Amino acid sequence: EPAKPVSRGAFIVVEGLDRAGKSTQVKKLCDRLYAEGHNVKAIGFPDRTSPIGKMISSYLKSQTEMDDHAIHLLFTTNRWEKAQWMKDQIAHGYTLICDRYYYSGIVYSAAKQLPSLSLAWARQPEVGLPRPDRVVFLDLDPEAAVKRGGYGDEKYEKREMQERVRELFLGLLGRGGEESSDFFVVDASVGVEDVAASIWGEVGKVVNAVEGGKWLELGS
Ligand code: FDM
Ligand code: MG
Repeated sequence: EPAKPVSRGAFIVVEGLDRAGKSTQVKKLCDRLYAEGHNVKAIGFPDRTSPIGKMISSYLKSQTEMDDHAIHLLFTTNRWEKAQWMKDQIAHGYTLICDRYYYSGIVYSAAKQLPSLSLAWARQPEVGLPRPDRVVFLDLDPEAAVKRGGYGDEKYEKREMQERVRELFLGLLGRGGEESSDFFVVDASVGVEDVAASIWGEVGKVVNAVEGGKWLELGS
């Protein structure tokens, strides 16, 4: 079935803690959208392929050390270096499904609890990036994440860090959070197919509304 003409693509972000099932769900969502005739691309941050992405990857593997503010700004730059390409894709009718975005960016950095690295500080350089049409938050408590086979050995894959990250995420999406209305929260502790069905129930509608022109302009 040929893809239908669309007014623009949608921009959907999938967020959550490590082990919440983001990559699995991004893939399933892309496959379903594609099967239903949408032009769709999966992307993710950090994008470890660019020179800056390689620096980030090396930091996460503890192969290089870096100041906490400096690595924060590299994560941000890694989004900015892709921002124009993303806008172009969306304008050309591609729906983007993105594995992590600046929400991870601000909460992981703020979870370090440095007096000079507040959530507000972390947010500043992210302002102006393309704003998603919907952010799916796969909610899993760190206890359940550990039971799933636990964490790998990258920098932030530690229980205490994950607990603080979750608290900060819940603050972002809770009442009073600046972008709380962007979020759609899904209980990620249930089976893969049930999680996929919940995501589809929301994202299917959003993508069709956006592509059909019944949605706001891409914000920033
Ligand atoms: N992470 C991810 C950040 O600290 N800042 C960011 O801006 C982004 C996008 O990098 F611990 C953290 C989150 C995670 C690590 O991400 C690598 P993946 O998705 O597990 O590869
Ligand atoms: Mg990880």
